[in-house]
Amino acid sequence: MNTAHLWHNARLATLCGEGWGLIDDGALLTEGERIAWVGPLAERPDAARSAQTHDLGGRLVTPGLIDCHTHLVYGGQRAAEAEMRLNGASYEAIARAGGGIRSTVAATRAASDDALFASAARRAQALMDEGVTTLEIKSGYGLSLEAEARCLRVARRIGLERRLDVRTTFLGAHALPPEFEGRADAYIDAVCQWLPALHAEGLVDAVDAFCETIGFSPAQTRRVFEAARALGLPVKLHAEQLSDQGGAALAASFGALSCDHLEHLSADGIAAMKAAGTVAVLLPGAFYMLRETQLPPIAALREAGVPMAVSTDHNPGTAPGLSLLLAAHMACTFFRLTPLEAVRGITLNAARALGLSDRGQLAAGQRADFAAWDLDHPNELAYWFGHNPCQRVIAAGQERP
Ligand code: DI6
Ligand code: FE
Repeated sequence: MNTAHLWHNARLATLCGEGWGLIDDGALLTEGERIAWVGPLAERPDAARSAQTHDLGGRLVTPGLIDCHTHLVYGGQRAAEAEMRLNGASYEAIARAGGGIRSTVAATRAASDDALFASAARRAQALMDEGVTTLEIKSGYGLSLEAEARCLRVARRIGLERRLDVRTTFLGAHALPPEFEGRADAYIDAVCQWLPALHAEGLVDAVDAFCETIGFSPAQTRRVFEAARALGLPVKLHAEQLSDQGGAALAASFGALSCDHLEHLSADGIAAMKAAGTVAVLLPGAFYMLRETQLPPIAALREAGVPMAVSTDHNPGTAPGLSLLLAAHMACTFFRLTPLEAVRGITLNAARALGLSDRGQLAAGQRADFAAWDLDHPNELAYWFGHNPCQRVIAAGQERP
């Protein structure tokens, strides 16, 4: 039998409705992994009487944070490449010279499973310490069936061994591995053939691709999406990061959960995303690290009513950050999101970008994932930076040690 727990003495930011959904002197009743009731303490239901009580110390409480786009599992790091860029080399030039993603592929293939797990788990812990309770992790640094499977297994293992819900995304179409040099179409054939095996092993929640001049063409991306659709797997896309490839409209035509990056997104792409209910995932950390100047079309996305999420895009090349709060802050500073949009972007809309409707708000029936903060108002989540105000995290109904 699940014991009920009453979490009281909190200022709740439920994110229900249009605004913050603030409830002063609020409480949450949880049963097992779910929220059974949320409201002012004075209105608690009878079931709360026999519940085990937990005093949240008057703190602000929000839904657990959701990082919906990370490349967390990889070997090595690329500080030397960042140094090259600071000395004038472009990201494209480094990628063409066999550096970039490929150097991480070599380091990932050379690393043991335990080394991959240890480094990724350390990074996951940094995100968790800041209130993250759901984390998406992509493959994409193995680029062979065996190495992609290893990375996805490591991602799954993080979810099994930590109090964290991990969603895995297969990103075989991230870069061309050296053994397929000059044979991108043959590599896409291979990626499409690997997918059923990875799916059969339960390693794939969604399928992603890097549609870009230095990645894969729209026609190649379409083939990957068709392979996903044949298995009933949802798709997402790294779209219009460095140029407008029409990737967002392509992804939307497959009912994509999300299109991510989007600095070069066109009006047609926005309309297609709106029609398909596709979430726009904004990645200001990569924008910052690459010192981009082309802003994603935020006002047009807002005007069209396309839901916007915000994520770290954690990866060793273009976004080595491990703070989702900093990403939210940057989404406001660089992209002019409002604090409410940014906070919805790391909770509710991040859940939607993963196809999840059972989290991202504090409401009855949602997963009991929430964080208590040393803050007065939720707008502070997108205000402070370089500081972690997270005090306590309850994930799937249990407090993290
Ligand atoms: N877009 C990115 O920003 C990352 N991957 C992608 O498709 C970069 C990954 C890397 O440089 O290692
Ligand atoms: Fe990415």
